[in-house]
Amino acid sequence: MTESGSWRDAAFDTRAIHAGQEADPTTGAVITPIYQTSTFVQEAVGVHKGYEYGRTDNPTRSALQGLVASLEEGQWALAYASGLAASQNLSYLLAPGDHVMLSDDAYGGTYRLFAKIVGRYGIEIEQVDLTDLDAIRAALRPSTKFVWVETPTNPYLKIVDIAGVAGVVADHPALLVVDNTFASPYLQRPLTLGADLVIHSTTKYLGGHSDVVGGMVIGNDAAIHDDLKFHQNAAGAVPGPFDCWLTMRGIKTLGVRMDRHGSNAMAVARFLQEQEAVERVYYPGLPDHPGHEIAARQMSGFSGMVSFTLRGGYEAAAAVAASTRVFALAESLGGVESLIEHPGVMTHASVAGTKGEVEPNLLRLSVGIEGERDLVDDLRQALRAAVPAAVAR
Ligand code: P1T
Repeated sequence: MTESGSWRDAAFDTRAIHAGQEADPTTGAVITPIYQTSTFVQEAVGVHKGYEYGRTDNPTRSALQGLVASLEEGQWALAYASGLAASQNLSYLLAPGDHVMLSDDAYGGTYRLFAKIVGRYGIEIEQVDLTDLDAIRAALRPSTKFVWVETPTNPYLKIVDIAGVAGVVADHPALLVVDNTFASPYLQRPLTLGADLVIHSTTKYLGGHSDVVGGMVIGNDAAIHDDLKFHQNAAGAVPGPFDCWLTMRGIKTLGVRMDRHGSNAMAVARFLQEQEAVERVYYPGLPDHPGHEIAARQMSGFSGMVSFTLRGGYEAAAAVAASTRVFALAESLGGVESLIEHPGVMTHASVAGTKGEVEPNLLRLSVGIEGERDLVDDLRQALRAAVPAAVAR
């Protein structure tokens, strides 16, 4: 504990290790235990220690929620079984007739949830280029309930000006929701820039080791908390205690991991930019990225995601994805190990035929924390092995 008697004023890296995680009151265990129990004994009917039933609350989950609320500088956080379960819970704030503005570049599963499920209940979903504040102004309606930002976006790594969007919706009842999955709270804290709610797939950088699926919503408004808490319990997509514990364990090293993800990604982006076979590189850390200046202002680093297109179309992209040895061909991101994927066929198949459709020659990298030279060498050998043949075809 710091001099002030709480972790509130401590540095981010200190809070990542301590916030929400006091030594266990019964045993003194330094690490929050995995309270692997579905129910809690009551002294008398309705007399208990704050925990009744495992869907409603669990002490390991409470610790994770306290930790993430502290890192995002919010008043509260709620944990869910996946990032999409968190998004689904937010969708319970909507009613028929409401309008949702979603980024025209967003995780395919988020689009699928809203367009193909939430949309069934009389809610209108519109894909808008949220990097364009005038486009947001033009699309706002009295019925707009959410402006749902991702930044950096998935998979094109566009940068949305969070404070700018907050200014546009300031006099409007719409809630500004920011999916902070690609940045993590180490690099960007949207609530401090005017967002109403932050959402995470904790499966990614927060968990950090590709061994757990989870989600989180963070905010300041007490009434929204109570509404979401009711739905978290009533609808039930909660994380198990072991998953919460794994996520907390991952978060302890978030800062050091993000620093390395960022430096490795910068090296990879610079390497790709010089390659003949590469058509275009998308990385907000590159000075010629259209969102670079905003990213430099609202983030303290550029994170570990890099996308690029290849000359040679789909065949070249598929061949490169099949030729890497260090970068594993897999969906997801944010783990210590590097991954490569083809968004058009894999993570973003659901946006085919919409405004958010991705190019067939696009590949996305989640740059891990391995040795920088091994990552660059792996991409070099994959480009050499795959592209000449595919381009010649
Ligand atoms: O996978 P899940 O924990 O349910 O989280 C969904 C989600 C939400 N928001 C963003 C920005 C995401 O990237 C994701 C999941 N994305 C992938 C699995 C992926 O490979 O892009």
